[in-house]
Amino acid sequence: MTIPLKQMKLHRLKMRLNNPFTTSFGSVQEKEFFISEVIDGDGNRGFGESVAFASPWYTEETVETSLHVIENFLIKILQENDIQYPDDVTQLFSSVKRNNMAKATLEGAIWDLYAKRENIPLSKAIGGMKQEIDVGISIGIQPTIKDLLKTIEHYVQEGYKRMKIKIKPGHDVNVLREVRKHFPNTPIMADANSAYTLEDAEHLKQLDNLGLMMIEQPLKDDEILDHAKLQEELNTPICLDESIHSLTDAKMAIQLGACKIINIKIGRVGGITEAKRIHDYCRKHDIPVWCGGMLEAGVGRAHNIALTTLSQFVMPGDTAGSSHYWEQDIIQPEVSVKNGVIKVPDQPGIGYEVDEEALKKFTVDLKTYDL
Ligand code: OSB
Ligand code: MG
Repeated sequence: MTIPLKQMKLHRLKMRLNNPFTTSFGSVQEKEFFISEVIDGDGNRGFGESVAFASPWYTEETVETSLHVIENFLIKILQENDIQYPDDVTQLFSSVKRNNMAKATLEGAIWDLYAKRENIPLSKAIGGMKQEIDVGISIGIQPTIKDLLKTIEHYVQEGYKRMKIKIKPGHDVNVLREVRKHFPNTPIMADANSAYTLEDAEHLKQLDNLGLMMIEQPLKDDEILDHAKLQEELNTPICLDESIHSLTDAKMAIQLGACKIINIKIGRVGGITEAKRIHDYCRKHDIPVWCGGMLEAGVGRAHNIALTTLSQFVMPGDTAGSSHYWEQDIIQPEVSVKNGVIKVPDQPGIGYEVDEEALKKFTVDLKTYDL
């Protein structure tokens, strides 16, 4: 049966992170993004969230390119076509090249709407079975090693299941050695956000005796071949993040031996349907996956939680609790983490209510499109 899509609203929000988040590329604290709200003829509402940042440091997309592609191309596709099932959206959007974060913004809202119409949680709608999920935390680059050790201690106390430490040239082996010395048994991994080249292989080999779970995205996103060469040199498993935009990328990376683990992010791969396909392929090929984060507000966070209930998400993800990021989130209840575990909501759709007051408070612009 066709989903009777009636209207799409695009709420543009501006929120400020509790703390600046620093990676090998630089720092983010102000975050502008969109909450998409799709409304059907029966009064149901589905929500999505965009994850592109203001500047193209992570992938090529930005807040403005997302808006451009949504307004001028994706909305038109929804206006001109019938949707029976959320997977149809991925198929229809494939006529627009890449721009995955823009696509995922709308696709996520349609998945939520679909699950609400079926009166089932989004996790169930996509085939997830878990009632709770394990989570870790991603710690940005800190001003000093002392600050970093203090921060790690704090999150170990809170029960997070693994610590992800951001690294960059000049701030890597030295830092991780110190961390390992103070936390001999804590599950630790490193994320380089593409900061190295294959010429750094000898240097990166020094990570091998630190017992890291993995090193995430050491090289540039399109250097899949070089990642395969680096993985041959390293015992530490490589996990790819920025390199994986699609199932096709995942197949190539796995078959070339460029990684042993994949970080799946809904926005980076163009939506939940593609994320699920990558998950299914990894399951078949025995590649562990985990769910990455993009410093999301509550709606995006809820989508990540639902995705993580799929069975091959066997490693803790980056989906920390709302209060780690925001003084006030835009959902009720907020996402809370106890002993490194999030309870998966059992309400229909994303399972959290959008807090209308909070949504209004952070909204800087609102656009409405008839579908
Ligand atoms: O590389 O995983 C990344 C945040 C923004 C962009 C890229 C990354 C990250 C994180 C933090 O590591 C994830 C989160 O806590 O949401
Ligand atoms: Mg990463």
